[in-house]
Amino acid sequence: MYKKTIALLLVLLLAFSVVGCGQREPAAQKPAEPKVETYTIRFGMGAAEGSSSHIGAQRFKEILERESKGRFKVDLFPGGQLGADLSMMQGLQMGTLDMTMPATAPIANLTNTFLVFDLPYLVPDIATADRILDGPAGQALLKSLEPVGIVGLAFTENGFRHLTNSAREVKKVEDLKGLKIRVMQNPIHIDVFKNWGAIPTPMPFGEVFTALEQKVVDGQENPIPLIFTSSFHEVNKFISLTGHVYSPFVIMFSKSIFDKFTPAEQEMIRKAAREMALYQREVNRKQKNDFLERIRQGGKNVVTEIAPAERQRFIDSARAMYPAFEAKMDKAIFDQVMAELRK
Ligand code: TK8
Repeated sequence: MYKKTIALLLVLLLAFSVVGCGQREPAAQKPAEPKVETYTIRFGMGAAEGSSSHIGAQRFKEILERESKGRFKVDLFPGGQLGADLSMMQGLQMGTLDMTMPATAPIANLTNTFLVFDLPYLVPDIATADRILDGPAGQALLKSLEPVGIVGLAFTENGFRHLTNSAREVKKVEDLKGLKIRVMQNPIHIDVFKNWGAIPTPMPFGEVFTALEQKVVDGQENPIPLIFTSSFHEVNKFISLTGHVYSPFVIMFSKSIFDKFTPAEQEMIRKAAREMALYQREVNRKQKNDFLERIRQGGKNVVTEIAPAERQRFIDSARAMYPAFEAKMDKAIFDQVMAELRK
């Protein structure tokens, strides 16, 4: 009997020790990481898929999603899916859209500070463009958007604008006479083409291809990367390398939304935009050369280099218009840009 009691006690002791192990106090739980609330940034643009703008925006998305560790997600809407430049900028002002990236010309509908970039033949080359955009004048221009409810983050590149049309080769100013040319919604672009004898037709970018295809207008003007990625060369046989305006793009954020983020989050967005800007300009400059070569190789277009003497006549006639345009400008910013140009 005694032996049985001992054996029973041993069995019970063994059972409790096993069960006890199974019910070891749970290890102290690590405090759970605070759950990050993800904000989705909607980024609309007029330029098509595959454009340097869209490729640059993909880099912005990659950088910001990685650096913010889930705080920000970026959805891209190229090809005017969310509307025209002007309506997207109004979306930023109302806080119904987070980001867009228009050319500077339509900004004239919100403020006059960017008009300086619409002066034909003002910016002589890419190096000067970068110096202005990345210097104090560029910062003053970006800051000038805040009173109209927009945070200007950085400048990307649309590029030197060239003329395309379906009617005839344009070698000199007089060849523009009577041509219906789509221009951006901007008073200087309208006046310049009128002074050159054309019939300027202001129109949002998203309507241009159809208007060219249906011959509602004879031609339009844009940098080579936009002409190619929007297929304008397929409906406009004649391409004249006028290079009449250097056109930047502006990466913009809705101020009412941007102001809700922490300073650290705002700096993350600014840094990603600055990195996007430098990358997009690089892509755009490569696209310009590659696409012009593909157009020439395609053999379907007449590509006209403007002879130096005729180019000088385009320049002289445009510069004669400057005094009338200066009156429309923001004087402080105009003087800042002109000072940069004289360096
Ligand atoms: C794209 C436009 C375009 C501009 C134009 O959204 O409207 O011709 O050059 O790049 O901003």
